[in-house]
Amino acid sequence: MLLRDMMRNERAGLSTRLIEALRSARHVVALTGSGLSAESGIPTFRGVDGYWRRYRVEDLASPHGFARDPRLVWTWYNERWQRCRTAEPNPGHRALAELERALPRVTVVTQNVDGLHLRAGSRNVLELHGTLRKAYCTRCAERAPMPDDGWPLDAIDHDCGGRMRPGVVWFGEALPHGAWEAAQAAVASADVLLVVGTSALVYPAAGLWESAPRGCITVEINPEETPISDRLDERYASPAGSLLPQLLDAAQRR
Ligand code: BV8
Repeated sequence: MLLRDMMRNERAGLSTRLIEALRSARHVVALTGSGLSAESGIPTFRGVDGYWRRYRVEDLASPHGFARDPRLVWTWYNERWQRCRTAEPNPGHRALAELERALPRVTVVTQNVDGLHLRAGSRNVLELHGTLRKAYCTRCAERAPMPDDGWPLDAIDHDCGGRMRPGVVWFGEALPHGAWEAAQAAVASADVLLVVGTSALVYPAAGLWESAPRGCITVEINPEETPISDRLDERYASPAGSLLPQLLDAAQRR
């Protein structure tokens, strides 16, 4: 690598180890959380304007919260759906989609339900916590696409006697079958693991990094520290929307 390039990358603060790992990587995995969509205008869960600061988790993102007050839960998810549907992927999403085209194999494992990775052009995406694009019946499991205006509050009851609910994974619910196993397998075969925009507080996703094999470089991209910051190899206290394009640039300069 020319000194000029090295200076350029050092200026960006990317380690030579990470740059070389990206350029020779056979498989890069990105584990993403709501922080990646923050720069698309979607509130995070635990940030200053985070959702959980205004609502109790148990009342909104749990089966018993839904059973107790389905209209409240649908009102919350309909509001989030409007934000997700009208948001645009940001440079962080687009850099990961571009990285998938630039490298042999890239897997995005996301906790986000906003669909922005897919809209940015990523194809190999595992939605660990489901998606807001769909609803399904609690009794007969009939699925339906989410209407642009959200789920009508007068259409929650399904004719089978069940209720239509958002297609997301709530606290206390198992992750979609296959998605969790695929995520573990992906991380177990990664040469580079990027943990981007997640507080690493929600399990089992928060423990995925432990499946990284020996020799895989593990990297956190988050302005704030998290409980796993000092367990990973490198940490960049930068917004994803500026750091991920730098990673893409470094990976493409083979
Ligand atoms: C389950 C979907 C079992 C809907 C969500 C140990 C092992 C297993 C389970 C548990 C366990 N201990 C406890 C549990 C139970 C529970 C859990 O983890 N509780 C926590 C609170 C302790 N886990 C579960 O219930 C899971 N299910 O275990 O089932 C089972 C097994 C078999 C059979 C039956 C049952 C299900 C968890 C899924 C819950 N659903 N959401 C929806 O979206 O509404 S979780 C919710 O929090 C979000 O979806 C999100 O995915 C998740 C994590 O939040 P983050 O994405 O990290 O967002 P957060 O705001 O916290 O952080 C944002 C970060 O971004 C911050 O660090 C910030 O600094 C950073 N940031 C901000 N701006 C930027 C940025 N970073 C970069 N760039 C920026 N610009």
